[in-house]
Amino acid sequence: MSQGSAPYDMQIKLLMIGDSGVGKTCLLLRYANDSFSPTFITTIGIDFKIKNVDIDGTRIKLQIWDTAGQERFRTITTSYFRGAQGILLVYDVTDRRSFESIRNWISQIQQHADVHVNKILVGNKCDMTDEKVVSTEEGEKLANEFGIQFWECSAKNNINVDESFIGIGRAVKDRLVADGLGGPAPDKDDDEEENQNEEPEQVEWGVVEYYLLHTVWTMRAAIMILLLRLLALSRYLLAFHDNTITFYGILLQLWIGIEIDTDD
Ligand SMILES: Nc1nc2c(ncn2[C@@H]2O[C@H](COP(=O)(O)OP(=O)(O)OP(=O)(O)O)[C@@H](O)[C@H]2O)c(=O)[nH]1
Ligand SMILES: [Mg+2]
Repeated sequence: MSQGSAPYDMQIKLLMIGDSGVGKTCLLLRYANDSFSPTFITTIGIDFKIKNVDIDGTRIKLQIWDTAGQERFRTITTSYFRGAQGILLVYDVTDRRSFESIRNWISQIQQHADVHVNKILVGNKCDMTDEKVVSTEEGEKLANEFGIQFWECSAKNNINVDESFIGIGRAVKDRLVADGLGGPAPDKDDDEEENQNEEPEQVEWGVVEYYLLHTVWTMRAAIMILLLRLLALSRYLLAFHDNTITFYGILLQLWIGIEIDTDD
């Protein structure tokens, strides 16, 4: 399938989802950079890494999107489901709640992702044998129920990490080839350049959206504080002038929806 000077034969988009803290970012960093850090830095919105791999003689450019597990980023993260060709559903074998959440994540996939998307179930932190509360059999049973592959991994000890990413990559590749969509890579000089411009742009939008929201809320909070100070000042300067107090009281009620007592 290799095509002369083209850098890869196929490009595949993977997405990692699962509750916050299950180790999605650590799995990706282990796979892409062969590194691990015990410090928990929660992902803000979304991030991605590229890894070129050879699967069964096909050179594949894996574009792996790492999503934030926290509920507050759900709107941003679910907007990335649509473009995914393969999804890694990650839970933590020491955290039963994260395992129980997998069913919710699957229903999120059904709502937001492509109907043909390939999935794989990953139980991370299998190095923590003493704290393990979700058995291997339970993981296998759930994966069988949905007809998907299952791996127990450790980002920390580098157990089954490559196997998981290659496993989902292979499933997507085989599906694309069977559907006749596994054509050669675009030419390096033109389309490749276009694609490379595309990737950071998608990340930028996620980040811009997030910071815009924050800016709006920060400005709103700043204006509210200013109004409160004006009200306090007017009370002081105008010695309980009824009209002024009522004016600022109404403004505040409109702004934050609280009742202001203006009778004093
Ligand atoms: N023992 C052990 N700890 C791990 C493993 N993988 C991740 N951790 C730890 O678990 C914590 C959370 O890891 P992250 O990769 O940041 O979790 P996440 O799923 O990306 O979390 P969000 O970005 O909030 O969705 C960190 O303190 C990691 O060091 C593992 O395989 N074994
Ligand atoms: Mg993360």
